[in-house]
Amino acid sequence: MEVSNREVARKLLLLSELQEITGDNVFKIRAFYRAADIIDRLNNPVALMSDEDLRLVPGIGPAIAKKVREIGKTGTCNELEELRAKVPPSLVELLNLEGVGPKTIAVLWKKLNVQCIGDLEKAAAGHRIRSLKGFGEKKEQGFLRSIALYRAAGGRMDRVEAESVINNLSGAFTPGTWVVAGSYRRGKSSIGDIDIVTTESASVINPKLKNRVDEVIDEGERRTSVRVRGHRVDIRFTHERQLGSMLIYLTGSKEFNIRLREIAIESGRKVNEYGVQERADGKIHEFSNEQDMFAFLGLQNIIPELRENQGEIELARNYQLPQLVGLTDIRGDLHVHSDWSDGSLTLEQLAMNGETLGYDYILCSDHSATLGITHGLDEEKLQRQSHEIERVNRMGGTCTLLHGTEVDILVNGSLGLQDHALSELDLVIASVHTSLKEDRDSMTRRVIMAVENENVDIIGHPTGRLLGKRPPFEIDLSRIIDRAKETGTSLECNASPWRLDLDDTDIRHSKELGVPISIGTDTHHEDDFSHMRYGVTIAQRGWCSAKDILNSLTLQELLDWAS
Ligand code: DGT
Ligand code: CA
Ligand code: CA
Ligand code: ZN
Repeated sequence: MEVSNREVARKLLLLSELQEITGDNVFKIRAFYRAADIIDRLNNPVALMSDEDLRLVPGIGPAIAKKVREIGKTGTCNELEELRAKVPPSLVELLNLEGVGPKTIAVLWKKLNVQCIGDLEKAAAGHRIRSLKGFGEKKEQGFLRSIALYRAAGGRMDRVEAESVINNLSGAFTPGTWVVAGSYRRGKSSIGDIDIVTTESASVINPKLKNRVDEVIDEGERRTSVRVRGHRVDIRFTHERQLGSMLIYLTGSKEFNIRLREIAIESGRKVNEYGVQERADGKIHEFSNEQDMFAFLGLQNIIPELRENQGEIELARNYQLPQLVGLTDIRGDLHVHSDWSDGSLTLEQLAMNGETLGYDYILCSDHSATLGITHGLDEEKLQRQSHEIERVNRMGGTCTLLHGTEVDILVNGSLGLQDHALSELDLVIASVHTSLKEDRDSMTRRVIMAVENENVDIIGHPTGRLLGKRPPFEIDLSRIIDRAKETGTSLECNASPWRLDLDDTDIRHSKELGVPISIGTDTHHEDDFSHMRYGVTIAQRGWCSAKDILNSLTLQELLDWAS
């Protein structure tokens, strides 16, 4: 398989971080850091480029080109592996802490011999950080907060990380003989461990796992547990004729399983991972697929995304489950950045991508120019962009570019662009990007002011969370949702797998009050368009049907809604 640009970029970034931790030449470090950023934004796969073509890319000199080709071919490079051998992995883990970069780590390592998160915690709690040059009491407090937050996330994975773990193992299984179950299959935004069910036998699979995992935790005939990229994976072996019951059991959730068991007991039966047993005569019914087992228990088929015991089982008993939104209902992407702000695609490329995806429209929503945000558009630039968008639309593609913006909600609740500029646009997203640490009441009032602005159509990533990195801001979402209902404002389901904001339960709450949900990928690079599927999954978990989703409207319906 070809190594993607994102992967090459990640490796280069890690390389530059390790160089910085070990105290390499600053110019070299910066060159690698920049190259990583450039490659991440390139559309042509560097793994397939010739040496000459590579060097034609601005920012990539001969030394970096050599590394890129090495990574493109082998997935890694010598220097990276050498540095990895030098720097303890537990030290690299510190990079996951908010506010801790390679430079900080270098100092902590050298001066205080900090080698892991625990060391840093002890040093901060023992007030040993403040004595370092350039560090102070505030930094010390900041480290302790970041550590607490990281621990609270409990080492849970986002869906992209979960997919990397799964990909590392997929080669061990014959295609079509295994399913990832657990919270991953239910579509949750964060995942504790990976649960795999396979119909291949332990004697076939166990030996094939050895060179694909960091560690075998426990190996057996019925189940095996391993560690991959630091995360636990449980593998359960099953007979094909019992696959249905095993899948239902291991997909859960726990609360769902408990409720299912109660229902079975009402009709004198017992369920477990091997099937359904009649209490009267002990007879065991086996099911090779889930649907048959649901039907046997008198239930409509329940998709994994709904299995949380939040009322779905009761509806399934009456065959009244809602028809949920699917990827094919989505007619456009309502949050996309171009190279006019901090994205990497031109306006033409946005339209072309939309066409490839079969979309009717894409909302080009570049950042507004506000202090503290680089590359934003002011009024004048916005107007020029509008002409460019018209020009692209006149070229006659099948995907219309809508002109919008992602305007900043400033600290006093006013917006980063004037009303008369906003009123010219097709659709306006308003988001908070700065001063995130306000108290709950101020933040809530600030966002409500944006909701009340008649030019604002959508509130972007309403809680501002970054999964595992930054908690939601202090905000009273139910007040936002109530006000959005009154003003007819949409709330975003930001489909970026590192945000997924709003999350499932808030989406359900909004939808039940009749607030339209807008799914946007927040695309900055071409690969990001594919994140729509994460957003749709979360919307399904929020019980949304197509009619609840703003971007299942036709272009005309959408424009009518916005006007
Ligand atoms: P996670 O890994 O924390 O993201 O969440 P899950 O849902 O994947 O939970 P996990 O890995 O502990 O267990 C996998 C499945 O096994 C879960 O989806 C349902 C089932 N399960 C776990 N614990 C129980 C339990 O105590 N009772 C029953 N009936 N099923 C359970
Ligand atoms: Ca799990
Ligand atoms: Ca598990
Ligand atoms: Zn944003």
